[in-house]
Amino acid sequence: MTCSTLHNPNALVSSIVSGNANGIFATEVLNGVTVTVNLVRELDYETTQVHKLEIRARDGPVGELWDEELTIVVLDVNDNFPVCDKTIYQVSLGEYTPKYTEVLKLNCSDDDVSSDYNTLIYRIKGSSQEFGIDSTTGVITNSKALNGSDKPYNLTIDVSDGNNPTEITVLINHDSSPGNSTDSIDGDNPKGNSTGSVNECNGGIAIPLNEGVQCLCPPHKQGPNCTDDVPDVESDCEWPSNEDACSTEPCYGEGAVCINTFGENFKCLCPPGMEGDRCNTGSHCFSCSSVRWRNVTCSVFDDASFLREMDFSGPPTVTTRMSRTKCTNDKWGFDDGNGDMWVAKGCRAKFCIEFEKSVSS
Ligand SMILES: [Ca+2]
Ligand SMILES: [Ca+2]
Repeated sequence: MTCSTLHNPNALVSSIVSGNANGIFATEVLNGVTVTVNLVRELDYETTQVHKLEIRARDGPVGELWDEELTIVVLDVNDNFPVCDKTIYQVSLGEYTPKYTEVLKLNCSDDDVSSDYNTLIYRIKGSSQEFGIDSTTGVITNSKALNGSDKPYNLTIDVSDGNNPTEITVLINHDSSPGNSTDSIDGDNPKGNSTGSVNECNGGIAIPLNEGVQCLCPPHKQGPNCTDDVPDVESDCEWPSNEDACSTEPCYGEGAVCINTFGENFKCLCPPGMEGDRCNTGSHCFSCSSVRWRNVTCSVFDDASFLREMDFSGPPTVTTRMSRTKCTNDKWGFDDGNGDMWVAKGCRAKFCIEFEKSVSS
């Protein structure tokens, strides 16, 4: 706005009388005659969509007043990424699962307000002959009947708001142990320990590997499926039990799978990002995002309770920024004692933290 100053060109003063509650705007007088309204903090459509400012200019401290109303309409941008309540889901199915059973419903959301930017599309990356996902509801169902001899499945789901894809992992195991039911179908199986199937390895242990299995054969058998006899070994020899090693839940981390092996030993199959004999070292990634322009505190232990038992190698690092606001080091902090992390308003990000635990396997 331009105001003519008849008395003293340098004495024009300006202010925002109302509508600037969050201090987003500031006025400035240029050349003594022009008042500009400047943006001094970030606009956020998710907080306020229209700003009505009342701007006042005065010709010196006691001079003539000019009042002007300025309406600023904020346009939405797709600045929020889809966020799901977990990055790895673990589901255990019963021994027999009929066709079209709801295996899991993903719980994801997007903080953008406009439906153009918060409508989520779900799809399974690659292809799966066994499972399908409803692209709008995120419900995963099996497209054919499954039974306990089937291999474990590892699905990568792409959740997108049309512009910002987020990947999550769904691990689906069969729990064929007698007496076990399908009550873990809600995906809340934090330790994820299960017993390897013995059927497809002719009495050996089937270890899931690259979407297939690798067989650990009993002493008198050999070959990919333990179907060939080992020469000069008695076929009725006994070998140690493989019943109990996993009952102590020796494998760390959500999504880790424990396989009982012969001689009361076990083998841990680690989820992505974890390794070691007991999945006891690796990196855990989690989201912590300010909400509606407010500071937020997140607990990494709520996200992954097994980390309470771990030692951290250092502070977390930002791996994926989910907002236009940069999550610089002054916008977040982490307490490795209580696992609490805070993020300042505007910072929405995925963080990863390295951990390690010395264990005897
Ligand atoms: Ca979005
Ligand atoms: Ca937005």
